[in-house]
Amino acid sequence: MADRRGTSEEIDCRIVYVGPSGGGKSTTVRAVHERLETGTRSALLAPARADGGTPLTDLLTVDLGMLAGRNLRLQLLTAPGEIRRAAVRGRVLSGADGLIFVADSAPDRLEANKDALAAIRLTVRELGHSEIPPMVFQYNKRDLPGAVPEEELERVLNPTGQPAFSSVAYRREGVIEPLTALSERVVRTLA
Ligand SMILES: Nc1nc2c(ncn2[C@@H]2O[C@H](COP(=O)(O)OP(=O)(O)OP(=O)(O)O)[C@@H](O)[C@H]2O)c(=O)[nH]1
Ligand SMILES: [Mg+2]
Repeated sequence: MADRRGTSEEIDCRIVYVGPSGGGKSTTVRAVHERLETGTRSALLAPARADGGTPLTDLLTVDLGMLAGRNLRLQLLTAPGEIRRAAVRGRVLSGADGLIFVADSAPDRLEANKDALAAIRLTVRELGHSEIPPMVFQYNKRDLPGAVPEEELERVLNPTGQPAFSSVAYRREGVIEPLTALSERVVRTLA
């Protein structure tokens, strides 16, 4: 729902990080914030519960500069992955222009990744959309010993071969590439 109505001078694109609880969505947004220069991004809004989980969403705005005479901004948000948090997920996902699925490479989280993907599809249907917005995959926690091989994550989570990237978000590695790939794709639809 890129906001082309706001003013004739601004376009806002909403990019939502999705994926299982504890997979590294908030860590990714924090790493993006740390990797970008001060002038190109807002302050980071990242509320956390005592256990480190995100109660509602994280929020970061990134200024991409001018496109066809208008200022282009990305709004980055995170949405919870658990089935039971459908209401919050629906609110954050409504109006998403693109999704980044942050998968947890830990072997014991493979089912949680699958459940989170199914939950997103369900939420998108409940919002009345026939298709999910453009999505790229960010296979996170590649540093873990015994990480699920990327080929298996591809086979299980991404059988249609959407763009996929590996990351170690808490070292700030691999967080810019998926965002750039998705933004370019979303922006192309606006040009
Ligand atoms: N080993 C490892 N740990 C990571 C990596 N990225 C994040 N973590 C850790 O994983 C834990 C959960 O990360 P979060 O970013 O809070 O996960 P989340 O997806 O926002 O979780 P929810 O808000 O509960 O949905 C934290 O302890 C992070 O430090 C990574 O690349 N490798
Ligand atoms: Mg979080």
